[in-house]
Amino acid sequence: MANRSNRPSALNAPSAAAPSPEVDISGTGASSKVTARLPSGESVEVLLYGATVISWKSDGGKVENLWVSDAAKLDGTKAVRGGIPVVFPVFGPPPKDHATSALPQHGFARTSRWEFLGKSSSEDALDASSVKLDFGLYSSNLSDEAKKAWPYDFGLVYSVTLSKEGLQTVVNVRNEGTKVFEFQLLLHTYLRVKDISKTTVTGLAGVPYVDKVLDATTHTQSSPTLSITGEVDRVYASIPQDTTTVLEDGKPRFDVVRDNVDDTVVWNPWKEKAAALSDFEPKDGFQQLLCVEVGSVQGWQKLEAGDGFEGGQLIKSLL
Ligand code: TA6
Repeated sequence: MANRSNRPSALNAPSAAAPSPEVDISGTGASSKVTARLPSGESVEVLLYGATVISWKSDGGKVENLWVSDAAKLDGTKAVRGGIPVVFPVFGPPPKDHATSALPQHGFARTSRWEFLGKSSSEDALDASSVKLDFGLYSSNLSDEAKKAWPYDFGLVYSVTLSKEGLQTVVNVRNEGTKVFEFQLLLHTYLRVKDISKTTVTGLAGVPYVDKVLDATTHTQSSPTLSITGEVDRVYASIPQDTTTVLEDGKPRFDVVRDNVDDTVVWNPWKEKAAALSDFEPKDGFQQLLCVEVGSVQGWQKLEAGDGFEGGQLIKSLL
């Protein structure tokens, strides 16, 4: 038996590497989704259909920050009612005299099957890990109908980055063709709130907005705080400061930080519009949601052949 004294001393066991984020793919077909979870418990779920974020849990995974209708279709038959639908290449009903005129409201990105391109995770000096999920949508992925309706070669890469600080979602748009095209882009975020009657929004003071509840007339946000006491559907344009804050009972709950996009839509359907939406359940769910949607929707971004554009948001949970 080997003389124990001659045995090599135990090597210093390497310190256990910090646990890394977990990423897995579940479901099949249009219901496929990618779930990422940090060692500290935060998580994000992204449906390949529309690359729609359908869940973002912060604070160790204890707090769900997004609202998704109980009647939301998660099987690829309809845009998801909730979470963060991606709106491209047009916001709202397309203009009649425009290249997007044959597209459905809010374009085709939220109703197309995206590819999962992969993940990358990182640890910063504090070992606070983050994980980035990339999704791709290319003109070749589109239905024949969508290709015919908008015959431009493009590539979208959508990056969803989960960290303890928040959720960052950024779209990179590339013109892969030979023809210039123009587009609008918006992230249609349904934030979950406890009680809309105790929810306010700041960061929009003095900003002009188009009020779609008042026949798309233009107004200016006079008060520093926006309260929601009925249907709200406002497109705030060219906002000077990059952060819109949602407060509950006067305490900051979310910071929505725009990244290279100038506009923010604030929407709550309220009772009547919620009742009219077949996939909106429960019908009083409008009391637990506020859409704060960053984008570039006033006018059009023009993209020359071979050029690219990148824009998106960082949402911080401030609990
Ligand atoms: O972002 C606000 C808005 O444009 C509203 O006018 C309302 O139409 C909402 O989007 C939802 O649109 P959707 O096509 O998802 O029913």
